[in-house]
Amino acid sequence: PALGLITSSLTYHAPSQIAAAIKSHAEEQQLQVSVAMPKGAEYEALQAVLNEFRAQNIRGVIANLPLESTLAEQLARENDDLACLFLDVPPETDVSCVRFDHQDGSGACVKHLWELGHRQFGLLAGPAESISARLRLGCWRETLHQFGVSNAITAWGDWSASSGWAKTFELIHANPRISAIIVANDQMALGVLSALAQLKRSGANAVSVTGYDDTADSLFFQPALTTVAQDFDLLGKRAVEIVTSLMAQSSSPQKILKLLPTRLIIRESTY
Ligand code: IPT
Repeated sequence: PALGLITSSLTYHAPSQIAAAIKSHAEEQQLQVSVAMPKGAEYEALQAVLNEFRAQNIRGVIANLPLESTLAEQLARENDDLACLFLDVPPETDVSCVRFDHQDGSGACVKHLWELGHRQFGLLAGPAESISARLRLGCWRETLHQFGVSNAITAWGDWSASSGWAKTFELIHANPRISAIIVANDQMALGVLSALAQLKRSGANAVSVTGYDDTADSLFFQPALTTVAQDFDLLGKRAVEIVTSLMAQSSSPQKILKLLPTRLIIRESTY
């Protein structure tokens, strides 16, 4: 027996760690994992992947790529012979889903920086087509609003370190008084730290930076990165558990919804 995994590009740290976790937890259950990494997330391309999985006799599919509600619901409905589990869909989506709670981690970043005395913020979001990028940004803005901050400046990156590097110059140019940059993932935060070093923003001019993911390398960034930990191994474990239990349900399967916690890890990049 085998599982299918449809994933975002494995060049990014988070999806590759999630895929590794799914693979190792599936192997514990003697399940092989067939991986598909479609270029786009259009209906036709995804349906072709599902047909390919079906031809390989796969009956359980985990989808870790950003999908809008209507598309995820359509795919699940039209492929109800497959147990489909989604990891990156909007909260209101009517499908089986296991995902991280974006609210606690994103809110905790803002609160932590506010308590340190920061009042001028730059926000570096992930790509607009990413569900999790929009959820994190929405939550930062909401929490800032609760603190009465209305002048935060937003830039959008593409999850890569190079976009983090480039967008830092835009943010600092738009408001040189920014004292904290809240970043939607660790890879972009790496680029932000590099740009700030290049801009010689240290000492009294230093800018605090928070990341998101807590990938294994973040502890070794210079300075060690304050970030929101998402436990990718736990996500992989739960995803395999849930998809196999969906596969075991015979008629009219119940939708399963599981929310995993995130937590702020405070290191040296915030002061
Ligand atoms: C999300 C990561 O937080 C982000 O860094 C990026 O890698 C993205 O995936 C790629 O799609 S985690 C995902 C389960 C929402």
